[in-house]
Amino acid sequence: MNPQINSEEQQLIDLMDSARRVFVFCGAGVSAESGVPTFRGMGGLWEGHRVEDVATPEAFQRDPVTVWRFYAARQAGLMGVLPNPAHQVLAAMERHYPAFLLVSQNVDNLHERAGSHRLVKLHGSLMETRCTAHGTVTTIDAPVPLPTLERGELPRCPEGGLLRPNVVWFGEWLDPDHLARIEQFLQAAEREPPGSLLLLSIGTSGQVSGGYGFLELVTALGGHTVEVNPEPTPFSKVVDLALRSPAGELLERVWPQVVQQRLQCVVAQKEP
Ligand code: BJW
Repeated sequence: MNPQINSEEQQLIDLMDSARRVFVFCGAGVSAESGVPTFRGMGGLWEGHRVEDVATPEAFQRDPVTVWRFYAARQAGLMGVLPNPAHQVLAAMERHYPAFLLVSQNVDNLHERAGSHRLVKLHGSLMETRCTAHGTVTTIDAPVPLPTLERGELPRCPEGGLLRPNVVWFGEWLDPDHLARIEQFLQAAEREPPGSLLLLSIGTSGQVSGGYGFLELVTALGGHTVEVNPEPTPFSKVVDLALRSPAGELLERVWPQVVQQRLQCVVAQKEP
């Protein structure tokens, strides 16, 4: 065993090595090592507002300028950050496992920039707007300018419809197409050998909608469950394995071991 790898990490490597269907559910902690603030930890406030106070349809109706300032500041913040090793390993995992799905609650674009494609952005995207009048979704490549917001001018579509960030706010429903894709991916495990399915919950507090029940579903399907988070969460007591480490640091260390272990197994199978 590699002396830099402890026994819990080795358990993770073994689970990742034997998994054939991998479902990753992640949250703000994955982008923390890139310098993107999380929602509920230290510094998880925005100008004294709780996220619950600015990320609602009611807040947007009441005070769209304040809500847009919150999002425009985060859009601007994205311009100065880069994907970290956690995003990079998740993109590498997608190339390694034929059955892989990354479900991220993060609205930043760091997964895409790291090369992830089999990606469901459950809570939408910071770099998209949606017209409140026509429903049109548009990708933007620059932040909404703060000075125009400070003058009280809101972003509008060419026909004058008010634009909103294309994200899922509290009290709103998730995209049914996203839920269908997730369900289809997980239900396929029923036709596969028991224990092929692995769920990795990475960098989420699990406080929003109880993690949407994905962990319970994977357990019911006979899959293994692992959490990666420096802090305990409601998931910690129910997962098979909980690793208390920053995601980038841990994944960067264990992923090469998974690949190596897999390679050794293939070579051993080929030897006469
Ligand atoms: C590290 C780390 C490192 C640090 N490495 N880790 C059913 C049950 C219960 C409640 C509800 C329910 N149905 C509806 C509700 C109400 C509501 C809700 O959950 N409220 C509670 C919070 C009170 N939910 C909703 O309204 C949702 N809608 C819904 O559920 O519809 C019904 C439905 C159910 C099932 C299927 C379909 C529909 C919508 C919620 C939308 C949330 N939106 C936000 C804002 C998005 C836009 C934006 O970004 O501004 O999404 S809120 C915010 O929280 C954001 C995040 O994506 C989300 C999750 O937070 P996350 O990612 O877990 O971040 P943190 O900060 O909480 O945690 C970070 C973690 O990282 C910590 O644990 C750290 O320790 C860790 N960490 N450094 C690894 N280096």
